[in-house]
Amino acid sequence: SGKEKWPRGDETVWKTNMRGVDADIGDITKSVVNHVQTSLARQAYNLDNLGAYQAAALSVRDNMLVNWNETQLHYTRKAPKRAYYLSLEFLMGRTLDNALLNLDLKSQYKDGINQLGFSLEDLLEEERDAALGNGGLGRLAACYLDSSASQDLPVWGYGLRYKYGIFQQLISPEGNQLEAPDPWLDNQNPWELPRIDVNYEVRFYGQSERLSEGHGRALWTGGQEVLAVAYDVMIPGCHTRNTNNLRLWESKPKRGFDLNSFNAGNYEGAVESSNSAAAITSVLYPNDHTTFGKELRLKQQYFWTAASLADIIRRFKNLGKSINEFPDYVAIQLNDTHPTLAIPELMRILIDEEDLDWNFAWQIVTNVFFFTNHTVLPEALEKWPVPLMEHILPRHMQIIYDINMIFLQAVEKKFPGDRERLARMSLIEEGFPKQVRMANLACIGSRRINGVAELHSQLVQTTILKDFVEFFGVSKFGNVTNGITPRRWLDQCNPELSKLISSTLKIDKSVWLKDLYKLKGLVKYAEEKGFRAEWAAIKQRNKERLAHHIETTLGFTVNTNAMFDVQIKRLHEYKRQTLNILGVIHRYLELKAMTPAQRKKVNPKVVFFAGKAAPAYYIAKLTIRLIVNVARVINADPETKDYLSLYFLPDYSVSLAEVLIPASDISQHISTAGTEASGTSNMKFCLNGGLLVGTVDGANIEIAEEVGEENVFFFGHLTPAVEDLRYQHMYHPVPVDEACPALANVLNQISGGLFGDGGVYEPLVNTIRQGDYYLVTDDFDSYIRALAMVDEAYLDRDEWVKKSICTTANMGKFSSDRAIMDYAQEYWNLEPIPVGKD
Ligand code: C3B
Repeated sequence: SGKEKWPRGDETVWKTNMRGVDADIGDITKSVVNHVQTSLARQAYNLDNLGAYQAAALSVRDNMLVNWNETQLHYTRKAPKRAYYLSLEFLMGRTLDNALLNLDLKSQYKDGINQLGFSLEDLLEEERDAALGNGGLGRLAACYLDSSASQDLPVWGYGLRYKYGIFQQLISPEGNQLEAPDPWLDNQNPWELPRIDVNYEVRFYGQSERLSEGHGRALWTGGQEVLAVAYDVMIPGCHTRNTNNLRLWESKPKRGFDLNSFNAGNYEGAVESSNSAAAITSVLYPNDHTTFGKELRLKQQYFWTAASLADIIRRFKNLGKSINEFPDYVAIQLNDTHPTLAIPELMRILIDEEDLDWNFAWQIVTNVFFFTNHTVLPEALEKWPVPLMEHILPRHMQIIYDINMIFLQAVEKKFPGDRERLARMSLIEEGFPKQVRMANLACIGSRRINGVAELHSQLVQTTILKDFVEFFGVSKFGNVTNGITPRRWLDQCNPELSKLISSTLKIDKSVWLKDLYKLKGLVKYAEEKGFRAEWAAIKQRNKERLAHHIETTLGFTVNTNAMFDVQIKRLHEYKRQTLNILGVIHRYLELKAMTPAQRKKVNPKVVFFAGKAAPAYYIAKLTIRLIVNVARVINADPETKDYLSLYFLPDYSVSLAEVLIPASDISQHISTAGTEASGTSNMKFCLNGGLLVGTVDGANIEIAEEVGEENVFFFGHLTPAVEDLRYQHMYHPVPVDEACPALANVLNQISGGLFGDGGVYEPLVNTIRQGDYYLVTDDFDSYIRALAMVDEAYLDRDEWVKKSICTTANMGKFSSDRAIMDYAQEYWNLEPIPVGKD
């Protein structure tokens, strides 16, 4: 098929007819009306906001499609090296606003929609988030797609089209988290293109029979075959025609798959098997930072990697090149260990289907894959039970054993007689059952490995992958500090600030949004009073926008004259929402002890929390319950409520973050040192002029390097101290009353029932009283001092606004454009391929 002439017919005829909707308003209204009538089969008289949103989305999609087609044609013609980003999670959020901004069509659509009697702002609210991810790792993948397209890089994403994204979080009257499904596809999804013609069969179970001695071919037969069907999501770049692709796989039963069962009268068995095929892509696993060894999760991972690899290889083969050139045309980025099965799967294809010998195949494999680690927490390192792997993927288990044997021979040769080293580096962990260590497999099967911030990358090299650094040498290991897309996380979520930046710098936003270091030009305006006033007024309006959102969705009236203090992220002990809520209680107790005159001198503060807890994470859920009940008590206290109030906003999402982040004065990134690999919301807050309270951890460190340590409120023990402290807790425990009386007082108030039945919170409080693995006690006093410094700094509002401006101005490094170009140059060896520029 590589020889096929493309396109068919006369090319100029195709070219002149490849046109999207013109930026002309008449054309826009025509196109929207046309979609209302022909795509939705509706009329003006029965059109609601949802219908109007859908028609507008389809009209915008027409534009993207033209660019998308042209981009794919261009890439096919130029045949450059391509990169593929394999991620089980893509936390995309909404698309319409982002697409309008990237296509530079927002004002025209705003006017067009207006002429049709609707408001664009209302239509934007009709869209449901595409929430196919848990948190940072999934949102990072989404930012990288935006940057790849914006930087004209030939990068595709591959993921799963879950029928249900991350669960919807409800909060019961008692303050408990409840989980409801997220049927995000129920209203139809205008942003995806089903590709029923792009499908692959994926096998599970069955038998694998070796056809030769040693590491040769095998025949894998029988078992269950499932169909993977492609759905494409267009990814428009910012102010470029380059429009990349995110290909999501849906599982379906293979057609005619088990007629035999039907014929044998086993109707129920046949239907059941059809259910199990569809089950593979039914739901996103809601755990973050933990692995469970669930059969369906392993099936998801294999289904997705097998379909993606088959698709990548088919595209490569269309080039008509020989297979040994595969690494010259393809780079595959493994987003965490979730897609590690791609390594044995590519070995299987090269050996069993392409008939290559082992060494040659391994040479290809280890030049194609790149692996990013996102955490050093031990509970997050994926391991799969060998019996499960053997059952579901018998051929892959053989290949993993073969890889392991050859690898361990090489280790033995380099470090003779070091049995413990062999045991640590083995792909197989001994035990009952034995387990496959996916991080080890990803590491030895990849060309390069990186962490996501300087400190984290160092920790990867000195802890979890230390033996591998000693074996392979340090040059195989690197760092790419995470980034965020300034399109969504400044221009889209904070349009007023974006406008002020453009007018002040006298640079069109299309320029600074793609060269974020240009923000440095704002530094000198920090000294101008008028500019500071405008800057502060925008923050104030963003706070009012948030307050309005809370009022209309939850019915609470928020005090917008207070400082807004925000912590929004997954609930996890290592992220220490506990430290924050205990600090809030401490502040409340202090306020209670003051006279009214003393209180009047206090900096009024509103504290916001949002975040989901994994459904089975008991302590995290109990933390939510405590926050909600503390809020209930202190928000109702007439003595203090003007000085301190607290909200837990349910169902945290990308869209909610877009309202919260621009409104924050201060945000909290307070993980135990050494536990947060990077963090990315810290970058979003700073880009929007919010300051940080944080530990010396993850990307906080690099943010402080850029914006100046005087503009960050650091506290807490440093990473090298953490291990010693834990050791002391274990062998020389000191009661909290002695170690930190202020904290002991707070804990006693909880146990004493100040926030409802104290017994309920005992398991949570005991994590601190006993063991205190995350060092809440050790960091508490220093945390309270940091918050006091925040209060003091906020009193001098002029200085505060200067800090805010200087923070935004120095965030250039944290654009995901910088990060993705780093991957392109230092890892993938990829060049930008701009459409329409040659
Ligand atoms: C997260 C880490 O916890 C964050 O520090 C990091 O910024 C992001 O990844 C992106 O690199 N992470 C996650 O969201 N889920 C995991 N399973 C592991 C790490």
